[in-house]
Amino acid sequence: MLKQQILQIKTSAISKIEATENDSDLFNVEKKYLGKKGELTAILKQLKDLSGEERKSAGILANVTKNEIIEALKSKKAEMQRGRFDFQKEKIDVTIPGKKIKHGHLHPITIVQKEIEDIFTALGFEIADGPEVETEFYNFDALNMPKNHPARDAWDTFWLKPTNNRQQKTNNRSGKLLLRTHTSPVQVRYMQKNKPPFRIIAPGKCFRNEATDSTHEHTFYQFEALMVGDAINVGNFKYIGEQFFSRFFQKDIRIRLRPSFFPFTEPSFEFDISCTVCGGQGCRSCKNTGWLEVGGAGMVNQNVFVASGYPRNIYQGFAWGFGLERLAMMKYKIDEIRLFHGGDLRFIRQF
Ligand code: FA5
Repeated sequence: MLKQQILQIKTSAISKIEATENDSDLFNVEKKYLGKKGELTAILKQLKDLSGEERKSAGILANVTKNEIIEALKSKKAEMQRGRFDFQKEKIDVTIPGKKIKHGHLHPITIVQKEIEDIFTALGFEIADGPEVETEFYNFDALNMPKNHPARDAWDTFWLKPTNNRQQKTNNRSGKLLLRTHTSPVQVRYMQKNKPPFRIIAPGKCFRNEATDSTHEHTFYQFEALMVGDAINVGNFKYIGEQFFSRFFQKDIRIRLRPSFFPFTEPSFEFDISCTVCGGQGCRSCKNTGWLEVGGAGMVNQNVFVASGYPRNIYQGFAWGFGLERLAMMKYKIDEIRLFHGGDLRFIRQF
């Protein structure tokens, strides 16, 4: 009877071991038959209650069965181990293309800013910087636009309210705080700290409280250029302008100056370049004029030198302020300025 049971345990244990496919199933089979409360363990415990001859033969059978089950477990484990390192099954195709990692890249405005900086540093210019939150003094007064000067209206301004004591003190000392409407305040800040001769550019963000359209943004970039010395003249200015634009567009660019008005320059100019599309013949991009308008410029007004702490009529210099987006638009043939800061990745990913 007991022998019958042992034989049944053997058959069922061996077939279960063969059918297992993973470590945890194998562990469960081992536990079921050989564990503390396992089926074969229970039989081995019963042997002591049997009489002499029966105990002997059942004992031999039970122990042989136990060893057979242990052997079957061992060889199954070995088989599974081998399977794990089966190089055929584990074959890796190293020629399959990897997952593409998406790299970030520079924003088109940053690309253009860097290009401009490279060209000007090669021409011996330094790069200067100034704050985006400015005072009325630097944005207007020092640039020859005292309070109530009508020219201030040309720069639709975001005025700021002081929110702490420090800002209130600045406010009392240097006029109201504002978001700078152009990069020209950097001229004064730089001149207060440096003596001529020097040449700088100052790229940076500007803000204007105006309605947006395809060529106007409330937040945009300008880059200021300022070259000051004993005898800087309009000829130097034209030369540097031509050099810059020809290098920037990688073609010969001619320059045209038209009379204009800025309180901080005298004389003042509108600065045009020959059309980058038609080369000056006339096309849709230049509205058939052959010229593209890029910004304002002029010879630094002596009042600006005086406001910066220089003596009157000793130095001469030229200055300009060009829109960076406008240059990027010409370079990449973009007809909508709001794309730059609109956050549309389909646009940004093209650069
Ligand atoms: C000025 O801001 C003067 N500070 C430039 C200057 C500097 C003149 C030094 C003389 C000497 P204006 O407002 O014209 O000038 O702006 C200059 C350029 O900034 C424009 O030609 C245009 O390219 C760009 N710009 C102005 N307003 C906007 C705007 N809302 N959106 C995008 N670009 C603008």
